[in-house]
Amino acid sequence: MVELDDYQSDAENQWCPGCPNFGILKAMKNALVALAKRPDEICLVSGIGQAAKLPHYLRCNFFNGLHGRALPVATAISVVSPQLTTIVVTGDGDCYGEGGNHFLHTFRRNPNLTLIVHNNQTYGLTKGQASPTTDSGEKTRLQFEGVTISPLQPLALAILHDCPFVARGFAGDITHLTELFVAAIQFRGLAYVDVIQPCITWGTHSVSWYRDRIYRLPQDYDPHDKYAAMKKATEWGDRIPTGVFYQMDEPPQLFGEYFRANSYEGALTALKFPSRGAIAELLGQFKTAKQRGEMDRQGRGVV
Ligand SMILES: Cc1ncc(C[n+]2csc(CCOP(=O)(O)OP(=O)(O)O)c2C)c(N)n1
Ligand code: SF4
Repeated sequence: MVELDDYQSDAENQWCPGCPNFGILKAMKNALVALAKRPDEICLVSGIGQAAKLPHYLRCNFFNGLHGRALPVATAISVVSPQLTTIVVTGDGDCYGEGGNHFLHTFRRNPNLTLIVHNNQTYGLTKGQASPTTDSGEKTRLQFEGVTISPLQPLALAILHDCPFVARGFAGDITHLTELFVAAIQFRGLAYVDVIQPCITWGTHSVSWYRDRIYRLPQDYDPHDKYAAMKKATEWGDRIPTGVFYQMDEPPQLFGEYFRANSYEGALTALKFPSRGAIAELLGQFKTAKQRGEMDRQGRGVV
């Protein structure tokens, strides 16, 4: 039996006291326990930012890498280690800004992973600059006359490109968020959940601003109508919907299945490491080639 304590990490938490990121962490733990997933069955992947620190606070496999680059790393993990449940944890700056290229192209591959974006409409870690989702006109410490460009519509983009599961949750509604995480993690294919996560230190909207506007999609909402889902996903302002916006009945083939069947044999982790001698020989060849290159550049001729 899996319990919440199994995920207890010893890492000191660096988030501001009261940050809604704690709600997302709680919902994540709840979902993993509800699904009876053991920590060794999970691999969390993140980039850089406050959101990207979440994997430090759960005791399980994780890879915390470069800013914006969580998705390609997670895609590779899902291909070579399909036995793992791979979950990307990222922020709106990390995923929609620096990693925007990967965000778009990952939809075209449909890897079997869950993508959770803490969307606080700001760069929290670097102290409150505008992010791709900051509303037009909002003033920040850097954009002190107000943001002049229009915000990205990440959910509509995902639906347009047939991401097979697209949802939005709210960090202040842990019960609903847990349900969304359970559905996303269970989903076979790319499951994307944008989570509204007010930044209480640098954000331009208060928690109550969001609470007053957020509502759950009604029971009779149909998530299979692609263009109606895109329209719903752009609703923002006086009312902000949460729930599963889009779910494909027949998602495209998983990238990992295609990749393993056509161009790759077995998991990387199952490959034999080369011997120390073979590595030393390879390094020797590299050093010689490098020396030759330097000599070329200095005009002294090739040895
Ligand atoms: C290549 C690179 N560019 C810029 C930065 C600086 N940087 C670190 S985190 C961050 C933004 C993080 O914003 P977000 O993903 O929204 O996360 P939050 O901190 O708000 O949770 C930036 C610009 C960096 N670390 N690396
Ligand atoms: S800066 Fe904002 S997002 Fe980061 S921990 Fe503090 S409240 Fe949370």
